[in-house]
Amino acid sequence: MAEPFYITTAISYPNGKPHIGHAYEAIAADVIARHQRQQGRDVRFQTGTDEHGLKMAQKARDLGITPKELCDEMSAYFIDMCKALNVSYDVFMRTTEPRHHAASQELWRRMEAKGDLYLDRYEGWYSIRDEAYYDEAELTTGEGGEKLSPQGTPVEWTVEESWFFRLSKYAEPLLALYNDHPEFLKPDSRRNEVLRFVEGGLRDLSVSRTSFDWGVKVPGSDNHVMYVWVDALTNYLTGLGFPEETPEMAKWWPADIHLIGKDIVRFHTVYWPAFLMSADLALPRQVFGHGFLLNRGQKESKSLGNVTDPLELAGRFGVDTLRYFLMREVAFGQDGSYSPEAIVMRGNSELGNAFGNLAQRVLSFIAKNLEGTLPAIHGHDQADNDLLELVGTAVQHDIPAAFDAVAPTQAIELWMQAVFACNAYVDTQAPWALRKTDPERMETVLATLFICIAQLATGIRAVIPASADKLLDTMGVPVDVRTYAGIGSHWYSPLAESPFRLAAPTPLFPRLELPAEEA
Ligand code: ME8
Repeated sequence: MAEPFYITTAISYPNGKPHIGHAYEAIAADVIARHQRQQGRDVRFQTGTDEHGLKMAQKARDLGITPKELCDEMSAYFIDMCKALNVSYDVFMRTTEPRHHAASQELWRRMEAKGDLYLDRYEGWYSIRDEAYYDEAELTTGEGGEKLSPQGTPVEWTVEESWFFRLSKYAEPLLALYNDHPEFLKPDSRRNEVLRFVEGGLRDLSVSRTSFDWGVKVPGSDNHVMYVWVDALTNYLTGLGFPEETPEMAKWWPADIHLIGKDIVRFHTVYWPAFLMSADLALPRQVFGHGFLLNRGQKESKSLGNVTDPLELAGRFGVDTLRYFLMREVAFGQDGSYSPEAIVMRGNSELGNAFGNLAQRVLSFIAKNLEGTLPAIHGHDQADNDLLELVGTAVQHDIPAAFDAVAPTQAIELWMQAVFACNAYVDTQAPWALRKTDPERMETVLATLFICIAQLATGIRAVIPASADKLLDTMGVPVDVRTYAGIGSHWYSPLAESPFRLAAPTPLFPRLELPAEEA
């Protein structure tokens, strides 16, 4: 039976429409999910929206609607974004669902039964934008002398009765977790920040609020709602049917990867494992904190007027080009910038010229000169074998290994090198010139390229699924062998004896242009 693989994204706050950061994370998780499926794993991919908390309540109040109306309206945009970007999630969790309230309350009861919850009074700083509590020592001062969170967001002094979670009790077990399981927190560059925070000693965490009621009710304490992060993190369990002992819980928990952004690493690598330890539940195998995307080096904000709609970018440049660009341009795990120029540049040079033209030239040549019959191999020479070896190793070994390590940028780099090797082979073998002088050799060269192109399409399919599938359709490779293992099947080298007839291909990646004012 296929080994299960459970991957999640963060659940987004639907207090506005999805932005490029949301698209980035959803696409990255989708690439990993698709790769694992292509590797034969049984994948469950969950995403969703985080609908409670003060931030949502305030936004709804500003708009003069109820929080529920805001959530219903806005979560639809997140679902639409996933569909538009070809994000193949299995479960979309909304935290306002009744089953999620039940799951959060059960987690609470288990933590309470452990003796880890107690009632006290919270006095301290809170950032509504981050939905986070901060110690005085963590704050910075803004230009106007105001206090700011480490993320640069406003904080306010908060005093209220609150339930507390005995986080202090978990400092040692957490340090042991980071030490014994270095793979728990990736990339390694995020370790220090978390270690410093935990080694500094942990204070107990305020886990309920009384000053507003938009949240999950605390069991037995009706005037309290849970701190939004307690309920938000529980979403990863709710989707599996927790607290019921469902087959899904048995099969998929613990999660293989929680893919999240760097700003919420603390919640996922300190609070979440502590809650789970308290409730005697298994810990996720890995939390991967990706970097932030900046618009020409700047954070997007409404006041700067530089907020980009990811769907507008996809409409302009193509879904696959946007997916490719986002995974390719910024080494995954680090921060990076994007701009329309950079998308056009990558799209044209790598997808259009390097890969698209390779496929287009070779396949049209076969369609035209061999009337669609696939070329025969009349004995391989060294150059053919070298290329087949290089592409085969990349696609069947190195590229999947990079995706396994959540290194999509490296996977694409390896893929690009294999594409370049094919282009160099075309240049040296010059099949078009062989048509008159040595038609048999021409066929062998075309056959070699046909095999390589089919393999390359399969190797990059997780990143650009629609384009890769269109190409593989053209080449007569059936859907069920579009896997790394399937590359060994005869479909990738059906060649002369195949009854398949290649039709003239259409270009995969139309040339991108920038409007004059942006060029
Ligand atoms: O944090 N670049 O929701 P959110 C890359 N509800 N990633 C970015 C980004 C950017 N510019 N901006 C945001 C929340 N993100 C909580 C999560 S999980 C139980 C609860 C990422 O809508 C961010 O790091 O503010 C997070 O992983 C995701 O987008 C959702 O952010």
